[in-house]
Amino acid sequence: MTASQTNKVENALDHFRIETPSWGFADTGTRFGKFVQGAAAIDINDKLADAGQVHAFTGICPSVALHVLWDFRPDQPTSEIVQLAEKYGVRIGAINPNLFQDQIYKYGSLCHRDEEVRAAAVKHLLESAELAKAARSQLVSIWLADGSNYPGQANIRWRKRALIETLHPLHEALNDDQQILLEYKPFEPAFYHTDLADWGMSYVVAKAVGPKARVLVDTGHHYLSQNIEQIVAWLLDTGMLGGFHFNDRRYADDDLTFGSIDPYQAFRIFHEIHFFAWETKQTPQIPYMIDQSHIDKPKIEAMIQTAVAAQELFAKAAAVDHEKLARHQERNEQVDAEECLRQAFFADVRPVILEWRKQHNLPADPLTAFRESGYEMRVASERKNRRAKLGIAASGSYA
Ligand code: RM4
Ligand code: MN
Ligand code: MN
Repeated sequence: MTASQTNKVENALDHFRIETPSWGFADTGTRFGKFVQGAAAIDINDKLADAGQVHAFTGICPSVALHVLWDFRPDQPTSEIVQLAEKYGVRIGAINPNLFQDQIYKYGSLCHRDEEVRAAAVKHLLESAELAKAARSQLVSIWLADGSNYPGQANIRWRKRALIETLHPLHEALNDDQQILLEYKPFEPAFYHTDLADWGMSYVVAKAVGPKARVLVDTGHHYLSQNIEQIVAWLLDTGMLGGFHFNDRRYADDDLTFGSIDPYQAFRIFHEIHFFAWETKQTPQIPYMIDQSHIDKPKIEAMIQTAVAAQELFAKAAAVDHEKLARHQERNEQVDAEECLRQAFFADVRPVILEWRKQHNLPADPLTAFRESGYEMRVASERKNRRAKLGIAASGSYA
């Protein structure tokens, strides 16, 4: 790598932070069942402690996204959760309302035909806004499971209008420095239509709701072979990119480790961001978040692996020679333009990352250092006992 590339990579490393999801530390499964792991987090204290480990060893995961129904309890003040996070060296990140678990949401939440259900969903969003304020979080991140399973079942246009209307109270309740992130997903749990199926729908709704709403790109929420980096480029150019949920996928919303299947796609997404920053001379403040729940990999190791992979791909993408690329693009020199990307993708940025870790008193190899710490074995034995006392057993059946 040239001196200028090294410089760009160092600068990228100084700016790159990525949020971990609380649910990624707990036992999760597929709809066919759940496999319990000894060391998996049982409660919010465990989740924050584990997230603290990921940050301690990587130095790049200072915040943790929380899911309202899974992490907050009515008998636990939010201030206590804020303090717990502080104790473990992290802070609270995005607050994720839950509009999909309650029985009343069988036919939707914000888009439900029944006014009472819509009102309950709005109330939950307003409570989520309060939690976000109490937790000093700037993000209320919404994934809407609303949709329908059969043709003709739903009035799609009516539901679109209901959605915009029901998001307004939340928008008004937020402070100016807070944001609504609108995630889209073309399938699951609904399999005929989902009310926010793609980035265009999230964009239209966000625009109609107001300036505090933006689009969230979950890399697992697209049809196969969709050009995600193009979506990112458009959202950057329109000022509507609100954040990311990173994960990788092979077939559906697989929630596999980021970069494990297609690292070049992750690189291309990061490239669009660096290219935008270079062209506009401003580094966009984008909340990068991990949205993965590993079914069988050890949770903390998988999260460290993810954060490190994301950091490396972000650094590689920073090494693209933008001046050169812009020149080749103008002259339609496609081979040379593509080579700019390939050169950076195959460049070894690891020595620069190692140096950066050394400067920040971080272990050279976060994964090995975490393993050597013995944390996982320690918590596994304590959590196994606690699980037994609480009567938590391997669970789940399809029917
Ligand atoms: C969804 C979506 C959301 C996440 C839930 C659990 O597929 O990715 O972001 O909160 O899963
Ligand atoms: Mn997501
Ligand atoms: Mn998902």
